[in-house]
Amino acid sequence: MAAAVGLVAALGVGGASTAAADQDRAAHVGVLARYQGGTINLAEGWEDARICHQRENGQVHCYGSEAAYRAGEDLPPARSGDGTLAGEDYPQNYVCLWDGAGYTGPRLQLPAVGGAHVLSDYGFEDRATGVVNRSGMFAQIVDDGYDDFPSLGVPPGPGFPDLSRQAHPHGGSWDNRADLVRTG
Ligand SMILES: [Ca+2]
Ligand SMILES: [Ca+2]
Repeated sequence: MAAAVGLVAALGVGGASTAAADQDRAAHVGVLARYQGGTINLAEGWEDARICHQRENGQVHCYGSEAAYRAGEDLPPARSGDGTLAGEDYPQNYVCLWDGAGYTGPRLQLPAVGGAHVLSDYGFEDRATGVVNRSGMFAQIVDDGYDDFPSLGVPPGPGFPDLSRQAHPHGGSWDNRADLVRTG
């Protein structure tokens, strides 16, 4: 918790925020991200960010549009638009999650570094409807709502554009069920 407070201080949370708000941020476990010149705690919400990208050094930067993301990360323009992006438009060595079907809606990009990402820290638990694994590693999404931690393998490749089509072992589908992303 002290590290999170220090990071908030180091990043200089905007002048409009109150001491109470800072206290509130510090009370939550969450990933802090840069967004529009300020800092947001993804566990508390994304504001109107559309893409949150965790760099391989661990820093998270959020963007309001595909164009802003590409400019901010020094990437060439995308070949096509939201929902129809070519596979090579997604970063290599990443697992990408989408809130919407057909690779649309808010998108979270996590580096495949081996180990687990806890999606609640990113404000993305029970939200993923699409997933792509652009790493050379095997990836899984995991539902921690059950004692046996059911998982769905996401091999490298085209991924799942609509998790409502993937049956969940405890009934229903994988749509809006993932709580962890594991790679390794
Ligand atoms: Ca969703
Ligand atoms: Ca879940």
